[in-house]
Amino acid sequence: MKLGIIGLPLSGRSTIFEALTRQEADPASRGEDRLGVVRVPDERVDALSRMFSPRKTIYAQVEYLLPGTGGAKKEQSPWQPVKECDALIHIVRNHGPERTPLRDFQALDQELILSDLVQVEKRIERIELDQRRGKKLNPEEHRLLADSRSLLEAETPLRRRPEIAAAKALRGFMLLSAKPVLVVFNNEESDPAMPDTGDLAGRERCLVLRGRLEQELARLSADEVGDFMAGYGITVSATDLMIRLSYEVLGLASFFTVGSDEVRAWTIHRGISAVEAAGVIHTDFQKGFIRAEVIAYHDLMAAGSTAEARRQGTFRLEGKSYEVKDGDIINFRFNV
Ligand SMILES: Nc1nc2c(ncn2[C@@H]2O[C@H](COP(=O)(O)OP(=O)(O)OP(=O)(O)O)[C@@H](O)[C@H]2O)c(=O)[nH]1
Ligand SMILES: [Mg+2]
Repeated sequence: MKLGIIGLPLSGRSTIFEALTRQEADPASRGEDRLGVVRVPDERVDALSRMFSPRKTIYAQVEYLLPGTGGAKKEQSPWQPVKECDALIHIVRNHGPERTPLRDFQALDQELILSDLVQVEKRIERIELDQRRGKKLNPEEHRLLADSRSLLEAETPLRRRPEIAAAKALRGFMLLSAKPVLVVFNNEESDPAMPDTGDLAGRERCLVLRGRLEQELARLSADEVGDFMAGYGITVSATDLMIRLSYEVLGLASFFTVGSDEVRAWTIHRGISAVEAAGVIHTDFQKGFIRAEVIAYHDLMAAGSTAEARRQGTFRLEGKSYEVKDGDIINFRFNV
């Protein structure tokens, strides 16, 4: 799952990308797309790892893409790299002498909408032309495109309408305004406050982050971090929070497998069934699925050990169609 970082020039995209991925600027690859794989911090995985002392502990991951300024691939649309992402991180400048965060957010959001509108109109023209030439039109696609056009003409991003944002017939267009967004206000070091942006926070998922401060934090060694955070009066890294919110924006959840060999977080789309979750681990688990032995994270922690949880009867046997919950600890039983 990949999140594309967008923002107006000088909003702080590079700074935040480097804080997130702990990468340093690389002058050799200037202008090229940058990709960073980031571990999703999860205190449940930490706690499970303490409980089982496994040989390996594996966290969930997300990927961030910072599009380059072009160069090599001049003929392609500058949006192409982010079109292939599952969600967007929209960085909004809220530092420097003159700050207009709401206006900045809207300006770039309008660009997404305009890019979609151009694409949707082209497609509508194309299929109407085909129809006049006798080709059968897909009424479902045509209706969805026409609805999208009306929304976009009214300057409404398509993500506002889940039935359009999720429509299979539109998926191939990879429309930008249909992608889920996390809005990140990039504040001055001295300013932890959410800027006043009217009712934006009611419509979009928003987060405040101090990019430069987070970048410094990312460069420190583990034993320097505590003092630095205390100095700024912060208790959690905003970067960690941003990664967790990225996971939410993507509609993802984690289930866990545990044992002395490995404690591992597995990434799933929220709402999938036990048999689908089994397939995330291995197709054999899915094909030969018998039952899932499930316990909620909090029940296991309350019991203190799997043996005690079994005694208390908090382990459940679930069938194929059980809807996996975030934080479930699962042991799959299967035939090969
Ligand atoms: N005060 C302050 N300045 C910041 C912060 N984040 C970025 N800047 C400054 O803003 C400028 C732009 O930051 P970048 O991270 O390069 O932003 P960008 O969006 O990648 O910019 P371009 O790629 O050059 O368009 C730089 O001078 C940064 O030092 C921040 O959190 N606080
Ligand atoms: Mg940059």
